Amino acid sequence: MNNLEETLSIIKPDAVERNLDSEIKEIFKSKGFLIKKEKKIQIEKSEAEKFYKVHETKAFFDDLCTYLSSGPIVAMVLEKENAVLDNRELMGATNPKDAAEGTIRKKYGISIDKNSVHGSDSVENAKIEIDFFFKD
Ligand code: IDP
Ligand code: MG
Repeated sequence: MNNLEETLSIIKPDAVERNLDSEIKEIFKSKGFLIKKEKKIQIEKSEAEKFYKVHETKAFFDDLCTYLSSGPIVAMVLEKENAVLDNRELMGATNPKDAAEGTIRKKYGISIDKNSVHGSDSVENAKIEIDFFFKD
């Protein structure tokens, strides 16, 4: 049985700023993810607030939205069997300090806020997040 899924991945400003986007895309490809769509954009803070609405009550919300809108990002639709969970595993823990060896956040993350990548946390949220960036 195959369980082909799509998930939304974002290469965050800290990684794009260090020109790590090609390298990170190669990692996704080498792990079997197909990059079905991608675009490099810079979003407005108001759009970041919409994207991260689930975190609006958190103390770090304002900094988070300022950060995501602070520079170019690469938004991608990744496709693979079990893409959502496999991407979360490949990304590693939210705080790079806690991320396992071999994960993207372990390798490139600078801090809990500058943790280089975003990935959808469920199939349902993946659909919402993909629409957010790619619905035209
Ligand atoms: P995730 O990106 O691993 O799914 P979430 O809990 O959904 O983690 O948080 C979204 C983003 O908010 C994280 O990637 C990180 O950049 C930031 N963040 C999460 N917790 C904190 C915190 O305690 N301080 C500062 N930033 C945080
Ligand atoms: Mg999350």
